[in-house]
Amino acid sequence: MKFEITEHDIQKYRTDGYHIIPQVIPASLLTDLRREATKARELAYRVHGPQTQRLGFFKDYADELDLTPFKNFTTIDGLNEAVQRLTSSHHQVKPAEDSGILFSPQERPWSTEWHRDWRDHVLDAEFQEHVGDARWKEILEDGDFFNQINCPLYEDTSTWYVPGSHLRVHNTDEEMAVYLSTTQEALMDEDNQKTDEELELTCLRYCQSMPGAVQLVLNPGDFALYRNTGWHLGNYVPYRTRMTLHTHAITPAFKEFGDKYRWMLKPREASIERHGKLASQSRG
Ligand SMILES: O=C(O)CCC(=O)C(=O)O
Repeated sequence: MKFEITEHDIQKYRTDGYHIIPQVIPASLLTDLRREATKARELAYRVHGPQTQRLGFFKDYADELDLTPFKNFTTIDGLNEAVQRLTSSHHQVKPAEDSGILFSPQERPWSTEWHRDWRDHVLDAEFQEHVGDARWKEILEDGDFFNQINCPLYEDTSTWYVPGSHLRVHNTDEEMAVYLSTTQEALMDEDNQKTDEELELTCLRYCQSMPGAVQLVLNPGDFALYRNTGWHLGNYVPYRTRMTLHTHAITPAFKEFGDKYRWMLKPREASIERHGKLASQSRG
C-alpha cells in the first residue's frame, strides 16, 4: 500500500475520530492545485464577500477554473485504498469539485462556533420526530456516516477537534458551558467592538477552552479524515494563506441519509434555538 495505515491507526480512528495521512499530494499536483485554488479564492470573495470561509460545489465554475488538478486529486494513486482501510471498502473520496475549498478570510479574524455536524444544525423538535436519540446513536457508531476530509494546499492550523466526542449522543456539562459561552455573532465581532488582535485572541481562547480539544496541524498535502459528528470548529486569520480541499469519504448509506434529511438543515436557526433554550433552562 502506497500510504501506510496500521492496525493501530484504524483503532485510533475509531476511538479518537480523526487520522492524518501525511503528504498525499505530490509536488507537481500541488503546484497545479494552488494555481486553480488561487483563482477559486478570488471567485469566493467575489461571490460570497471578503470574509467568506469557502467556495462550495465549484464545478459550477468550470468556465473560470481548470478542474483537471482537482480530478487528479481524487484519483491520487493509493489514496482511496488508504481511506478504505481506515473506514470500509465501500467508502469513496467525493470529488472536491462536488464539495468545496476552505479559504482564509480577506479582512478580519473569525471563528465558527464549536459544533457537531449534523445534530447541531437541525431543530430539536424535528430531530426528535424524524431521527431521535436511538437512531442517532446507531449513526454515530456506524463508520458509514460522517467522515469529513480536510486536505490543505498550504500549512493549515485552523481546525480544532475533540477526540472521542464523535461517539457521544449527549454532550458533557463542561462542553455545553463552552458552547454557551459565546455566539457566532460575537465570534465574528458583528458589532465591530474589538480590534483585530482582540478578536483573534478571543477566538483562540474559545478554541482552547473546550475540554480535550486538539489543534490539527496540517502541512501542505496532508490529508485529515475526521468524524465530523465530533466537536470541531474552524478558526480563521487573514494573515495565513488557507486553501484547503474540503470533502467527504462517502458511502451509499451516507448519501441516502443526506438526500432524505437535507430539508432539516437550518444551521443558524438551530444555533439560536440551542442558545435560547439552554439559556432559559439554566435560568430555571
Ligand atoms: O474550517 C474548518 O476546518 C472546519 C469547517 C467546519 O466546521 C465544517 O465544515 O463544519
